[in-house]
Amino acid sequence: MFTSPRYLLLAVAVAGTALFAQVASADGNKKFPSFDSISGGDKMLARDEVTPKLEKKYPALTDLKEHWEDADMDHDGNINQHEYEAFMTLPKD
Ligand SMILES: [Ca+2]
Repeated sequence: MFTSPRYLLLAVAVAGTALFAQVASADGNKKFPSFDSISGGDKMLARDEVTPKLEKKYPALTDLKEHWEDADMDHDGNINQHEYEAFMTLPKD
């Protein structure tokens, strides 16, 4: 029987801890900038827009430049948000 207030408090505390851990790990895994922040609000990202300064800050962008043709799924030469996020969230080994 888990009807006492003490058990209820415990359940709330456990749920709160789990939620906090989730938020913390989502932040910790963010190794690449948002699409908008590097495209300057444009719908498309050109290779030249990924500057060495950005690459230094986010090494994942170097990977993107090295595999630009792979990331550019529709082969229009630019990366859109969908292509960007698909590439950046690929599991890397
Ligand atoms: Ca494209």
